[in-house]
Amino acid sequence: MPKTQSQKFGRVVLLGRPNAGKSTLLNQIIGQKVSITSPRPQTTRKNTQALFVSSKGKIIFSDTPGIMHKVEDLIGKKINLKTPKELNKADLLVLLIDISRAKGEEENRVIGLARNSPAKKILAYNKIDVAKGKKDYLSDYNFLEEEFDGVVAISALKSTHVKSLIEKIFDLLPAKAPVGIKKDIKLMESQKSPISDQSSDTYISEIIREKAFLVLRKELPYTVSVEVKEINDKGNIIVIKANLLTTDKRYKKMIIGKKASTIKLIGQKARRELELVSQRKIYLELTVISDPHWPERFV
Ligand SMILES: Nc1nc2c(ncn2[C@@H]2O[C@H](COP(=O)(O)OP(=O)(O)OP(=O)(O)O)[C@@H](O)[C@H]2O)c(=O)[nH]1
Ligand SMILES: [Mg+2]
Repeated sequence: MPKTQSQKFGRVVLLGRPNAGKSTLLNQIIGQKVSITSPRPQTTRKNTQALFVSSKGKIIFSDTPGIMHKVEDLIGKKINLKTPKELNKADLLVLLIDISRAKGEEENRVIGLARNSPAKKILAYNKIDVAKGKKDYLSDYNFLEEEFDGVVAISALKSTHVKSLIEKIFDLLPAKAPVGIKKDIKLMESQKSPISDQSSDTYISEIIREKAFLVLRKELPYTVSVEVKEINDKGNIIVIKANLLTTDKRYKKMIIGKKASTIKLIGQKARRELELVSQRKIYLELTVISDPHWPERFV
């Protein structure tokens, strides 16, 4: 790719309440699944960075967990601390608003965070596809527009106006590359995957967690977690063993399901996706464990 004088570099943080569509947007921008998505709150638990490269320049995008209001459990409390930390690194932030939902405390919290950040800011109204023909809450946020450097209306899911959001980001990034960014980009480019901060263990455990969220939906306590215990490449097949951790015996039964049907379905869906991504045959063994102490180990 020819390097031009006008190339820009920057760190862009995606911010928004749980379920706003941040991870969906990141996956659309990068063009592959780098962050799992689901209708459950705090599907994203850790800040996830991915590199976007175009003729206009290079951007490190950060997907952050949505901040929950009034969390009682340790996991939720730990997750809530991650987003403000990531925001400190932003040259620009994109505040994603789900216009299909009424504004509440969770929105107020992220608006507060955005206001306190010295970064450039874009207000992105998301889910314009669902709002079509129905009531939407877009006008509840109009008062914010003058505080922002740019405003867009998008559908992250359908990829509507995502390109114009990227254009706007490049327009607003500083002409001079921020300190240290080129070194960080080089490091990311030296990795095979566009995701900078995920090992294959993390990637696999995230895919399994996503399938657990999708299969169990509302029945599942959102604090379920996955730990990969073994990845063994046997040449003709990759053997993966992982534990699904839950805090309560009751939930364990629920995750296993009648005649182990639920855990089998989770395993089947995860294996299919892992096989598709790796183009390898996979044997996946899942064990459900009830361990009330795992939230203490979560970092
Ligand atoms: N209809 C519609 N659904 C969307 C859109 N963007 C995201 N979604 C859906 O909204 C749900 C939440 O999306 P995520 O990308 O996981 O949301 P998030 O902001 O990353 O959520 P947390 O990780 O929990 O903070 C998923 O079911 C997505 O498919 C959109 O533009 N239109
Ligand atoms: Mg997410």
